[in-house]
Amino acid sequence: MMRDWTNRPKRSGRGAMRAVLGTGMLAFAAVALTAVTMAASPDDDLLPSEQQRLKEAQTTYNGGTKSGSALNMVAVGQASLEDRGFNADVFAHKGFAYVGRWGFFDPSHPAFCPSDGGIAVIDVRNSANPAQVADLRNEGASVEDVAVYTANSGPLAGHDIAAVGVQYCAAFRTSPSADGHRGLDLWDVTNPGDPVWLSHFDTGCCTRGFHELEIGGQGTRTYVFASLPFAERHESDGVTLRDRQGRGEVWIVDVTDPRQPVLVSTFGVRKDLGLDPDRIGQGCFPSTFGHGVDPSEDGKLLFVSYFDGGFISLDISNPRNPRLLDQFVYAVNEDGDAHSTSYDDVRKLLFAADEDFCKTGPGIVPGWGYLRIIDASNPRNLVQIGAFKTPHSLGLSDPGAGDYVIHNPLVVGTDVYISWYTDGVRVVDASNPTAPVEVANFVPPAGKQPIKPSQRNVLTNTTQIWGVVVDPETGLVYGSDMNTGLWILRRTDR
Ligand SMILES: [Ca+2]
Ligand SMILES: [Ca+2]
Ligand SMILES: [Ca+2]
Repeated sequence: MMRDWTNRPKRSGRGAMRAVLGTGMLAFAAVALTAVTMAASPDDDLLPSEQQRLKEAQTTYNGGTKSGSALNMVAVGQASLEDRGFNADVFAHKGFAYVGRWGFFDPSHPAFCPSDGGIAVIDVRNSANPAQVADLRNEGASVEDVAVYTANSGPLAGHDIAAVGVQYCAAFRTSPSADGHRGLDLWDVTNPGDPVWLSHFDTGCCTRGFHELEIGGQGTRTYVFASLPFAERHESDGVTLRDRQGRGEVWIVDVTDPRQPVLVSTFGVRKDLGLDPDRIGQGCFPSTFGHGVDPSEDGKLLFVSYFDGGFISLDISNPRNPRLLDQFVYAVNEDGDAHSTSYDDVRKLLFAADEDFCKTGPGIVPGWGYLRIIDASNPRNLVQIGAFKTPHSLGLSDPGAGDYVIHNPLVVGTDVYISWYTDGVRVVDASNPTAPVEVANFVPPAGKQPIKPSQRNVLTNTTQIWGVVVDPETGLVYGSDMNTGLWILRRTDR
């Protein structure tokens, strides 16, 4: 029986270098020469996007783009989610939208970690009047990524299952209170208004837990593919690995029985390639860690976005033994920051995003991160063939406060839907992948960051679109804004 992964989110860019294993390691060595040794500090524990928000929390902004704008898209509905804020990724499944919620541990601002709720489940069957019907609760954790699928094998075949990445944030990641709160939660959402928690898969001490995830599979097996950032970093003693069991930062978990998830394998650049992620980094936010994971529909390829480690293709035809195929590495003068990809299984193209938060500054590439288009027809030879940048992302004119950075791409047919933080939702026609053209966009008006208490003042009062998906049943587009919640959009050009 063929699997249908068309409803999974395919999240997710010239001139960069490519490398097979041998030359890739040489390139890493070259990069390492200019690498910054990351000092151990609370901020060192934060991902680049979190460091950016923390910096913004300490900055007073004037001006900025506050009004919305649109091209060939209209809003047909919106759900503010009671102005809870800290909204993260979005997923659509059978007439319901699922919106994650993020946060992080900051000892001086405990409320940066939401203590009052998790994944919002929203009935969007009446798109003009979306209504939240449930909450996949998880207090004291960042639950930013969620994927929902219908199990077609295993003991719960036919049930709708939500997989939620769980990162502990109520205390520092090494705290005993984090035990049992790092990894993956699985929920039965067959009745979305009455979700049933099924199981927790724990990644153990001492990372924060799964950051990004996707669902995929082979044959009758269903897998969660997830990232465990910084697992292969050393603690401040320079000896102890953050994942005490020495496992990698890319995890494959068998969830065929969602009540009993089982670890299949992990992959990491230290464990499997002999590289030292403590010392590899370049440009903006010098840092190397496993971040985005993106399986092919046949479950035989896995594309991993590894920040300054570039975009990595893995052969997972034997999921117990992931094997490196290629590593798309950055030129030494680029900012890096490989964040996420969306793989076009038909044309074998990889739409790839650099989450480069540095618009300007010494020693960095001018401009914010953008979309790269990579030919992956030979996964052993990833070659960039195109790129797309929004005008704001060029950083040539100052549009005011905000982050004009690409976040997550999603390819649907030959169109690429992209969440672009302050530049909203962008839609790019990539029918000619060497010359992508923007055909639609929607930038919701900036929402005053609504977080209470006031100490949770970590977001700017700008548009901050985290995620975007396309509902395969209706063609409607769902965008999640960190401040203003869920936006339901319709294209008017088709
Ligand atoms: Ca996602
Ligand atoms: Ca970087
Ligand atoms: Ca830059």
